[in-house]
Order: sequence, then C-alpha cells, then structure tokens
Amino acid sequence: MTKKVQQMQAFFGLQVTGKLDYSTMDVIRRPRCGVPDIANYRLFPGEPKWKKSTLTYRVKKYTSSLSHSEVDKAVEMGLKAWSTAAPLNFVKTTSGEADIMISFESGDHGDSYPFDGPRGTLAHAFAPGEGLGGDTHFDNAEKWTMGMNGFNLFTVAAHEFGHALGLAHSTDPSALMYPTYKYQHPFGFHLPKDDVKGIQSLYGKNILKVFSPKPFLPQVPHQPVPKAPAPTNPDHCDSRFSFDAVTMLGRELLFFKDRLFWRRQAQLKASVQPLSIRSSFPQLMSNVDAAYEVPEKGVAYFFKGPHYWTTRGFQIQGPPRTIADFGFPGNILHIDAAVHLRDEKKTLFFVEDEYYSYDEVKRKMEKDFPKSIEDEFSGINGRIDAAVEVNGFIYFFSGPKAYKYDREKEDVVHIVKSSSWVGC
Ligand code: TQI
Ligand code: CA
Ligand code: ZN
Ligand code: ZN
Repeated sequence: MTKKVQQMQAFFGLQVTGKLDYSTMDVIRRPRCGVPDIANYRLFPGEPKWKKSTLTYRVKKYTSSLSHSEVDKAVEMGLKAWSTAAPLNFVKTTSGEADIMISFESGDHGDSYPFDGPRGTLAHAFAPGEGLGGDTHFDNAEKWTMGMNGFNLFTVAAHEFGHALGLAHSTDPSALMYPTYKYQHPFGFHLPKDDVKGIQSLYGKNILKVFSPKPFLPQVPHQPVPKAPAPTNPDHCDSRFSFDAVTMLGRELLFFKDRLFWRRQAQLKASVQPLSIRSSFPQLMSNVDAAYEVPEKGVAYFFKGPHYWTTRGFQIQGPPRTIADFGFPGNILHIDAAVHLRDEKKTLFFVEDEYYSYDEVKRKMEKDFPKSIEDEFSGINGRIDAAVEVNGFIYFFSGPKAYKYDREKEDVVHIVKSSSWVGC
C-alpha cells in the first residue's frame, strides 16, 4: 500500500510521503482517467502528430446541455489555446469529414470505448492519424457548462485537443494535460508552460514571420496625401485586429479599417502611421467594404454597401455608382472583399461564403458563379474581410489572420497575424 501510494505521488508530482495525506486524497477525489497511466507521459508511443499545419474540425453532434453557439465557442477557444502556442491553424467546417470530428455521445457509440454515464470518464480523444485519429468525443451524460459548475466544456475540450494533437498526460500538476480536472477560465487563458513545451516539441514554435516580399520597382512620385491627426485608433497591434479592405494602389499597399487607413511600401517592414480615410478620400468617409486596383487601367475601385467609387491614384472619379454594374444579383447589397488577379485580368468578389469572378476585359461576370470559397480555396474558410494579390500570391484576410494562398499548390502556405502587415 505504502509503495503504491508513493508511486502515485511521484506520478502526480506530489511530495512522496507514502501516506494518504490531504494533497494525495485531493488528487484521488478529483475525476480522472480510468486508463492506466503510461510511462511516456508527454507524447504518445511512436509520437504520432499531424503532418499538416491547417487542420479542419467539425462539431457533428451537439449536446442538449448547451446551445450550439456555446459549444462552438468552447471548442474554438479550446483549439485556440493550442494554435497560439504552435504553428497550427484550425478551420471550422460544417459538413463532410474533418480531421477533428467532435461529437457528444452516450454510452456505446461505436468506437469500443463506451461512455459510463455521469462522472467517471468525461471525454476522450484519439491521437493524430487517419480515420478516428484526432476525433474527440464528450460523454453526453455529463453536466456540461460554460461556467464553474458541472464540467466546464472549455476546460475538458482544451485537454482533449491536447490528446488529439499528440500529447499524452503530463506529470506537472500545473499542466492542462495533467490528468485531473481543474476548472480553467476560458477568457485570458494561457496554455501552461509545460503544455507549451509539449506542443512545441511536436510542431515547433509559433514564429510570426513578418511579410517580406521581393523588392518592388523604385517609387514614382505620386500626389501628396494630406496628413491628418489620427483620431482614436483602433488598437491595430491588438492580436484580434482585422482589416475591412486591402488593395494595391500604384506601388503601395493600402489597408483600411473603420475610419483609418495605412499605406506602406510593400517592402517596408517598419510600423506605419494610420491616416484618416476622410482626409484622403472624403467621399468614402469610413468603413470601406472592399477595394481593388486594375493597374493596366490605372484605376482602383472602392466598395461600400451597394455603391462603388472609381479612383485614379488618390483622386476619386465622379459620383458613386451601384455595384449592380458588375452584374451582381439584386439581392447582393454589399461585398466582403475583392481581389484583382493581374495575369488572368479577372477580379474575384467575395460575398459571405461564396465568390464571383468578373472578367475585366469583357466587363462581365463569369458564368457558373458564385462558387463556394471553401471548395475552391482549400484552407480558406469562413468570411473573408479583405484580399490582395502580391507577387502572384493571394493574401486573404479573415479576422485576425492573414493567409498566404499559393494558387499553383492550391493551398495556404503561410499564416500570419493580420496586424503584422501594418508593422505589429
Ligand atoms: N478521459 C481521459 C482523458 O482524456 C481519457 C484517457 C485516459 C486518456 N487515459 C488517457 C487519453 C491517456 C489519452 C491518454 O484524459 S477523462 C480529464 C482530467 C478526462 C479527464 O474523461 O478521464 C479531462 C477528460 F484531466 F480532468 F482528468 C478530460 Cl480534463
Ligand atoms: Ca461519464
Ligand atoms: Zn468515443
Ligand atoms: Zn487526458
């Protein structure tokens, strides 16, 4: 008995007394895994891991204890805990097979690990791999909550995703992968050090590379832009910062957000000062939906609601016109993003989860559109805020992330924080 208690204390990182003291009893009382703890506690035997950095996930079966949006939120935050620490990216899907299939199950559910009703086993996840690999099941018999009563779904999900990414249990009592339940507050959650080490041992560190394209041609003089004192800035270095629209204009990249815009030389990494949109494009005022330039025509287009403006450089040409000019169906009252593809002489317009292709030569919307963004641009999912083509790559901005899309490889090749484009 004493020996067993000592072994257990050693495994749980407790003081080895061999006695059933308070802290040992505390660990015993907490819900924990029923599977024997294995010697290789950090990684699974054979060190299975995902061979790609963008993983899809899908919540296939929800629980009646929580609303769909609560489950989605807990899952999203549970995954984010890991993608903040390692170069992993999680993309939500709502149909078909995803890498990480998530479901709430009761009792026997077809994987030979039946659930056991309230308490006992709370959930399980399969180590990375094909088929069941990565799949994460929650026992529907538990009282799942968003708060501190019952079992907090974020806490358990974050732990399970650790398994789904290839981490086994840790002996560090402060680790998320320690095998006892401890409520974790989802907001402001930071992955404990030991878990960061674990995930980085598999996938490496999350180095936010700053965009550095090939140098552009020397700058040609352009019309001076009147500088205005920047009004209260949205915190553009906040990790959640996103853009409304991005376009090339001449040799510069322009980034729009609310009432502000940033202009930078594509090769310049230094932080750039925001300017007010009103001072440079009085007609646009603020909240631009989308923008693109057709360099061959020497014009750019700015979209806001059902209207668009044409500019030459920073000079707006005439009154706004309606986006129906482009051949959008009448029910489209605004667009999310636009990107001009230089070689094809085509412009893609993104509206919710679909996109349209506009032929700039024929000045006509192409047949067979809209198409699904997700289907055509693998790795890009959800709404797109802004898009721009630079050096043949399409950069998609979606919330706080900017995806570098390689059209030859038909895949995302790099992901950075959106804000890194304006010097953060
Ligand atoms: N489920 C176990 C777990 O995820 C399943 C399991 C047991 C396991 N041994 C394993 C998974 C070895 C991988 C490797 O740990 S559980 C907790 C915690 C459980 C337990 O239901 O016991 C959490 C699920 F840590 F609190 F004990 C989630 Cl957070
Ligand atoms: Ca259970
Ligand atoms: Zn299962
Ligand atoms: Zn576990």
